[in-house]
Amino acid sequence: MSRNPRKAGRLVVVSNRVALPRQTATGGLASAMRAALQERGGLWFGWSGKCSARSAEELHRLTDGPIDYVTVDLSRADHDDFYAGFANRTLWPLFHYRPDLVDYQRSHLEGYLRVNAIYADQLVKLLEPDDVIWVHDYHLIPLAAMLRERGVRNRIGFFLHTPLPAAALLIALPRHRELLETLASYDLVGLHTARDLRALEDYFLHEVGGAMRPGGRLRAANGRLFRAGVFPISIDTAEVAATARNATAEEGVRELYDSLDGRDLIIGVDRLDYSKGLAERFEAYAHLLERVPELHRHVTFLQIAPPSRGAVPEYRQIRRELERSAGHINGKFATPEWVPIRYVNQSFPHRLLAGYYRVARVGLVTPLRDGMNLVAKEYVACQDPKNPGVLVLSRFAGAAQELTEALLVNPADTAEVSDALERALKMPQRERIARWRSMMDVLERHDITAWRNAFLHALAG
Ligand code: GDG
Repeated sequence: MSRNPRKAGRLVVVSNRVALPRQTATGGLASAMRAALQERGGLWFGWSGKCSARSAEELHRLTDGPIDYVTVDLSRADHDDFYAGFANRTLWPLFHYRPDLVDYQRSHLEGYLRVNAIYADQLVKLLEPDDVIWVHDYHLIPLAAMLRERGVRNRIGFFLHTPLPAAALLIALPRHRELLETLASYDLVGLHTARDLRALEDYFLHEVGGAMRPGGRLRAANGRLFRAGVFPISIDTAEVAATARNATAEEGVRELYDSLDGRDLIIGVDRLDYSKGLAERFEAYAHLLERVPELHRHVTFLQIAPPSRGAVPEYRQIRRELERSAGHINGKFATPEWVPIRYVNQSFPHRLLAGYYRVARVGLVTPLRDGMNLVAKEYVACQDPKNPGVLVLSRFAGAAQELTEALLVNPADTAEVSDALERALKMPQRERIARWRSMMDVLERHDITAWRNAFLHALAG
């Protein structure tokens, strides 16, 4: 396969959030798409991240190296209904198996459809006939259908960065057909894992009367044919590994290392989100300290959790809960010279994070549900080959399908996570090297370029 399939057609990436040059990208989608566009170049279209009264009338344009960025502002009402409303209070919890947190409001769905129509109106003006369009994530499910209504005939692919839950959950969403059947307007729908693909097929075959056609194509009830496939997202493995090698000389990394004073470091890095299992993780760490007193003063847990989606009440709630929990654990176990949890609500430049990962003996990645989880992959890529750390990973992260040599756990099982932490901290070097090597092989073979090329190749086919 060539490194750049369909070099002729410009690549147009559409995602709600666009990671503009020199902005820290703290989300998985932003990190991945920046790496995917860097090499091939193209246009990246989406929301500017700003709300203004002028709304989407005006396009902001910026070119940086091979990437042209075009963004629009949203009105406050559009932002609240579409982004803070339907996308993040309805679809996000539903897709992460949290129907208890789903807050459905018709006005939010209408705002969601309205913003997708705004994006479609603006995007048609920018398109050229041989552009290949790649739409991302749950914010933009109906975009292709709206582009098709406006006469767009280009190839359009869609990638879902979250899990897709079982059909039994999807049908709980009011007007689910109206939304989900628009997926058939794409030429290709990409998902992270075989489980997500099964959910999609099951939904189309058994809930809405579609059919499977030869060549693996799905036929929607309205007769449209589209393909769906598994494309596990990845990282720029060589670049992340090189960043980590160089980061050990960084002042901030040295400061962290010195502050440990010989203690083993456990690290967690997550957007502050209830899907990431942080409350359960804190509890498992407390269980470890309770159960294995010999670890007291010999281990430190650093949890980095930059706040996200602060406009959504559930995110303010989880933040309060974690502050309480971290305070409680430190109050219970700390000594004058040792703080068991360092809980930091702040984001850090990638090169510092890479160095922190390398210093850490254990990477603790325990989401309750996660489409993929790039932190797990970054942690592995950042290790020192001669003395690598151990990844403790939730079975419910898409990454667990590939990183099978991690210590795999059910994040809700406090005792299991606590056992895995103890095992990771005590694991002999030989076993650590063997496990790391096998995971690193996967990441070297399957990096972000391979992911992008596999998707675009399938979309072109
Ligand atoms: C969604 C899906 C899927 C985090 N803190 C900082 C920081 N980060 C970076 C990490 C990583 C990214 O953000 C987080 O990616 P994840 O994949 O772990 O999680 P989501 O944000 O939920 O991403 C997920 C992903 O999309 C891609 O498809 O894997 O399942 O939920 O790259 O390093 N980056 C910097 N400072 C931080 O403090 N610079």
